[in-house]
Amino acid sequence: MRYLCRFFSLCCACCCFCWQTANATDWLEVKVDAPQQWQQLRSLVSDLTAPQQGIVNVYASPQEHLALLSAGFEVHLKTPDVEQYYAQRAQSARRESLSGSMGGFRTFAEIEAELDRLHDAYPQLVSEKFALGYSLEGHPLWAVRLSDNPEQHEADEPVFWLDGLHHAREPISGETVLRFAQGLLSQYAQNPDIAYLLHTRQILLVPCVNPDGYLYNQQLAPDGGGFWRKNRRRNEDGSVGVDLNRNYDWFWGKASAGVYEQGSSSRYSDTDYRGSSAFSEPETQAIRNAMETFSPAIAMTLHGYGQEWMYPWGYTSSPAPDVERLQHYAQLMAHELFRVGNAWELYGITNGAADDYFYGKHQILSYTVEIGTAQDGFWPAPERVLPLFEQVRPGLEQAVQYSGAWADISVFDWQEQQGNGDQWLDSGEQWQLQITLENQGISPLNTELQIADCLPLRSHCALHTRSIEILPQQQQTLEPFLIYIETFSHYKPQLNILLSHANEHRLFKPTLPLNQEQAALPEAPLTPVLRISEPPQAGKSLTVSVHSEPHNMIYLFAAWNAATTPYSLPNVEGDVGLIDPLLIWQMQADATGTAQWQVMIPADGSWQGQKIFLQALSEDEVHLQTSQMQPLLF
Ligand code: 0X9
Ligand code: ZN
Ligand code: CA
Repeated sequence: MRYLCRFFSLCCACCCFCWQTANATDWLEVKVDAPQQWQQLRSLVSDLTAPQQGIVNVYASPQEHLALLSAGFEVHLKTPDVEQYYAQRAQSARRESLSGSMGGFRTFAEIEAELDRLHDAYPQLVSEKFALGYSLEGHPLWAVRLSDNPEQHEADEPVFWLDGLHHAREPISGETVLRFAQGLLSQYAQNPDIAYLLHTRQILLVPCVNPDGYLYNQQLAPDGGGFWRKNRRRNEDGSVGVDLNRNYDWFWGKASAGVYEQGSSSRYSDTDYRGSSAFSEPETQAIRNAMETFSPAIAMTLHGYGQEWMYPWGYTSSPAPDVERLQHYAQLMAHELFRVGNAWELYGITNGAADDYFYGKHQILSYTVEIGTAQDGFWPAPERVLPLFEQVRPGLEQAVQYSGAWADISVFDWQEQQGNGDQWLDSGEQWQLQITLENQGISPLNTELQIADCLPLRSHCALHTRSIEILPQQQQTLEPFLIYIETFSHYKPQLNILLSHANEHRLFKPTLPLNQEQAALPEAPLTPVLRISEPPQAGKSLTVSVHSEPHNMIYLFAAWNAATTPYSLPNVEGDVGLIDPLLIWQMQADATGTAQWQVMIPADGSWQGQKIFLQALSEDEVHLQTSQMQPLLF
């Protein structure tokens, strides 16, 4: 066998196709002590990592393995025939852990099918798949947009970018992109924070940057384990492939001062061959064009493996201009599950990588995440896919949050003003609530904060509204709010704090200082939820729906925003006249708990520039519940 391989590899370079399918790749750890030794190693093998603590990972053909031994390198065989090992590991997986047919991962066709399925299932939230460009062999670099109005690029909504499969043998990266989409979409209806993100951001997902390489792996190893990394460019010497993650135009091919070529290779057959020039490849060109068109705020590019959350630079060990900000967000997102640092310090010098280009050329906060441990390797066992995804999911969701302004209430500080002096809220007391808001996002926060209501209603507090502006990564402590505690009833009191911007809202429910007895009270029945179908427009009607308990009596109030505090609900009749012709807004919820009104907005424009708050009350035999207030901006 070995003899045969030698024969083929000597005969001509274009035979490499034949022997690669017929041959095994051994995973080796090779010891290197000096740069010169590394340089020699590099000349003997084509697929190797930068040295870390004197150890280099090498993926070697049998003849390369032999060459290392004859050259006297200290070689430790980690996994013989690693492709076969991966494929076999996948075979023994339980069926339910498989999301695709290629060793548990989706083939390119299955990726396409999944993008179509997502669009069919959630056409309001996922665009049809569209091509950012085409690979050398003419395969589309598919993208989808997750957002409201998903078919349109909306310039006022910040863009978050997520891509996978720059490297064809790292299928966990593409799978993570798809699972992230599925997760957001399936949570949209129940999770108001996810809904808020999809309404206020645009999420661009690119599951496969390198379709040719990925399809080639399917051809090499239909059951998974394929080891091809680069694209399928036929190089001048007959060897194949350019490393797409060395082909970007940011210090492309720049070897930092040193004794050996660093960061990428000029040798065609190497797995980190950088190409004939920056952006020589249609795949990287497509990504470049997408960056120019969509200007993401944050970009994340997924790889496997290594459990690293890296940020620029890779090409130099000098710190990036705002390395602190890059690091700050990386640490928040990585949740101590990943090593966090500059790409050069975690991985070694690399040049022409996507993240350096995104950040260097376009000032995008960019991260490269290596998913999985060495044990997982390039083709993690199918049972590992979900846990690996769950490690990155929270950080990806945070990245979407940070792509624009993102408010968090970091402190609720309660001070008794008048009362019995214990530390608990009691009927008849008066308290001060001081709130500290933080903007964790990358753009300025502009929001209206409203203490919407305080339940149960008979202990309702005065309603307050404030306009707030906070710069990125800044905090602001607001002037205290006065809260009057009226009579406690048999429901546990709760306070709703609503942050609103344009027609989007986020709700915070702080824990209240309640004694044991109060805290043990039952939760109030479902708070009515009030929804407005669309922003008001002259001469058009909109739908206001209230969801509550079945058959409750629902009252809908319209109230002026007096912009002064304290502020209380006015009498119904006097104020609702403005949205004539609906004067009496009272209706019984149906068996599903829903009540709906059509509200006609007068065409005369008399309400222009006004703001009205809508609030619903829901009444059963025992109690009244109030919804949050919803501002209607004209
Ligand atoms: O070599 C790469 O492109 C990445 N590692 S991988 O094993 N997935 O191939 C690491 C890139 C590190 N450099 C930058 N992030 N700039
Ligand atoms: Zn990679
Ligand atoms: Ca008290």
